[in-house]
Amino acid sequence: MTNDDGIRAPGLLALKNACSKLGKVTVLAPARNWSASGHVKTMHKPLRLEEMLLDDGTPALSTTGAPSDAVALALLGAIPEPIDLVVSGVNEGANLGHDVTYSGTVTAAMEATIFGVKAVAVSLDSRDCEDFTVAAMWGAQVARAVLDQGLPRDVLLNVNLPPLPADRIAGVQITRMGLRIYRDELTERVDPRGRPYYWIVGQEPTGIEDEGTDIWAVANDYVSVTPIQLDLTAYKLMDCLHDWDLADKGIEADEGC
Ligand SMILES: [Mn+2]
Repeated sequence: MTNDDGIRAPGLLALKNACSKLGKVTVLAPARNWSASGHVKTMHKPLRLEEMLLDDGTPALSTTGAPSDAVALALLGAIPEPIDLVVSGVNEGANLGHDVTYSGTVTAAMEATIFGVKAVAVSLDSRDCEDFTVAAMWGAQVARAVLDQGLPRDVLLNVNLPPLPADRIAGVQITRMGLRIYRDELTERVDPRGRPYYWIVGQEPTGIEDEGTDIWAVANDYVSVTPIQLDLTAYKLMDCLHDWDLADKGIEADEGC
């Protein structure tokens, strides 16, 4: 199990407790918050691992690396036991639509998929939630199903939940990725040496609530389960690209290149 909010994240502890009902859980997570770090492979500096205790006294491993590094470390041998399933979460904040490309939570699960290991990402659509037990219970439920049913190679499950008590959740929907609407703005300031610097900040993203999408499901009080595949090929465009005549556009290589 890992969590991109860091090894002290309450969502990790809740999910670990829920998944303990499925088998042995080993935690390896980043030492700090890596939210929106995307899919990272640390190549130019060493990675450290440190044994520590979670808040309930459970032994765990923390790393200086990113969430996806944590998964790679575990699957390359830092955790010697065989790993049946990687569960990432519960993240504080939804990972809907295009969020999955930014998400440390989902990309940690993607790393497991690249290794051929089954993976589930679990995220709660709240930035100020203190109770992750309902999301953790649903996450464990999906994890058990994945252990029972298996997953095709190249596919992981992205689970998102509304921040509701168990009895107000409308059920579960199998969904497709929706379209996020980001509302980022560029804020320019000046540092003490007179040079400009920038923040990319704005309001929380919204999204198009098309029925059948992850965005629609969570907005309508459902647990959303989206199967995601790492093959990003736009198959429908391949035939069309054959007609582009790409080898004959009249651009020649410069001398010496
Ligand atoms: Mn996060």
